[in-house]
Amino acid sequence: MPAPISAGTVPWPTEFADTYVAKGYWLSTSLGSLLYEVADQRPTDIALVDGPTRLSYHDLLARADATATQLAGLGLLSGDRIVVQLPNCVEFVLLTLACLRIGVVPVMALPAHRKHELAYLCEHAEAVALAVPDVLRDFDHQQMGHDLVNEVETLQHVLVAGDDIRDGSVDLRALCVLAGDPVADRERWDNAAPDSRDVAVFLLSGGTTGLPKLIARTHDDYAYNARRSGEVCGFRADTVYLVSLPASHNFPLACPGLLGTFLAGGRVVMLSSPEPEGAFATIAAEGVTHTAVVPAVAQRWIAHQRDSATDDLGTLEVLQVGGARMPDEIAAQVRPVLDATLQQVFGMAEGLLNYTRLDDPDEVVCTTQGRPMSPDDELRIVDENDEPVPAGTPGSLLTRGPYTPRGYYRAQEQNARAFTADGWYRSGDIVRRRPDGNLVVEGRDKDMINRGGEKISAEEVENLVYQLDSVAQVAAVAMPDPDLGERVCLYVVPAPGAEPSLEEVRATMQARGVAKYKWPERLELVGELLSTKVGKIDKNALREDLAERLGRSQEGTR
Ligand code: OOB
Repeated sequence: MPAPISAGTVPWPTEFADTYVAKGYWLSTSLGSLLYEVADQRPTDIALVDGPTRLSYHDLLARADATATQLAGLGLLSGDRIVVQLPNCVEFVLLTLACLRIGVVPVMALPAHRKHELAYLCEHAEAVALAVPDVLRDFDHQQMGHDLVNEVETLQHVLVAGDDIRDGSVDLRALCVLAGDPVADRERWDNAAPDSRDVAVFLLSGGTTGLPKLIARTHDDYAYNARRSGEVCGFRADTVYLVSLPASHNFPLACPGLLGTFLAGGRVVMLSSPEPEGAFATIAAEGVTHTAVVPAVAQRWIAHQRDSATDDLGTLEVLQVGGARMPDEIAAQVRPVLDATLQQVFGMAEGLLNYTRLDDPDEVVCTTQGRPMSPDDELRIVDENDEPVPAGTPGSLLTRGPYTPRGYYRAQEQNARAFTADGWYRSGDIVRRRPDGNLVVEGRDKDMINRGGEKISAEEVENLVYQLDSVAQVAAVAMPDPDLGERVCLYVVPAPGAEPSLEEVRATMQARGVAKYKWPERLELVGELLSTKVGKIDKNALREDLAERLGRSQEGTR
């Protein structure tokens, strides 16, 4: 029997929770009920577009309720967990909304995840169901789902979105159509709304430990996350928001993302990829006003628009960019080339969101990562002894606030390291605060590699590489990259007589079902790995060595 979620979460202390309610941040209403308040005011407005599918607010929520009834029919109950790995499509939205209505908690997996990640997520969340596409980009998710049902004790159902529904799968599209009596469904789920302090969704941590951690976001805190983001980003009823990053990421999901768009009464357009050709055509066709991308995508959009300005981006008002540090030179090109207001977003699935404001001067928008969205976001910038650094000096960012949970789910040991005793989250980011309050992200003190916004834990990669007999010692470090910001580079001390290769490492990762974005892209064989004074591998020295090697090889190609 899966344990109740409340056994693994760390609630906010009562005095903080009371303040967040008193200040109107927490509305004491579930996300599903909040969405109905919006939908009831504009039932015929179009809420969701996915290719030829267009759903009004009334139809969207009626179908979400029908899906909720069908999920209940499968035996899913409030508090059950479902791992959701779906591309950007109507079913992602309907399944998520259905879960929010009935208190089933989606675990937001990424489309790139494979068996290694999903098996862990299903096990750790004690999921009873998994939702996947049938086949996507030549990978058979449905088969993987069936394999997982055989391996994970709690897992009972594989919900499949696609044309090829095999024996043993549940047809997710069939769950997502209107069936039964919509009025009765609505009444049933209105009456069964989850408690607003309950967990609404599980997000995945950016990854600094061997295995990703789950972040339990409550209805109260996540609704505030999306609603307040919408205010800061100017979302209105005539906002048309394009989702082209994977929708299960916090950024396009709720910053303000698709949830923030719905809460503002706007329209969400789903697209399966942020590639410029398709994205630009969709922006023009649907009159998109706002969207969110990572710096690597922004860079491709700028290049595409420069080379072949074929599509009219005239409706695009705001381009949000976040997930990784945007180089100032790229930021400066957004307005001139794409004719949209740039908004930098420095956020984290753990909570804290910083935004540059839409009316900030160019200098702020192009060179800072913004400031906290909530008056009650608490920030401390500290040195290695957790003492505040002098104003304007870079230091480690700690934070607490109305939408930053106080601990990871079922992770007591990691929580002791990632949170202070009085509940501050150690973001692992090195930031500097300017006199105007805006933050500049200067680096990080966490062992993570940020590959175009996808976070990779160095420790997780190292643990996988240690499974090769040919490897005596390994360190994973970030390799600077002009397109993606960073890629994974391995430094390997071979086992005696062995000569491990990059191909061998990548083949092993593939065989183990590890998501491809984590596969190393460069390997350096070395005689030894130097240690720091405290006996850890000296990664700073490795990064310097790598910079030197990359510099040399660049000179060689000139
Ligand atoms: C977003 O969330 P996560 O959880 O995938 O990653 C969080 C980490 C941050 O701690 C920081 O290291 C990095 O990603 N990061 C940035 C950044 N935005 C995120 N580093 C430098 N500059 C930025 N603008 O990535 C995320 C969540 C919500 C909104 C936007 C991004």
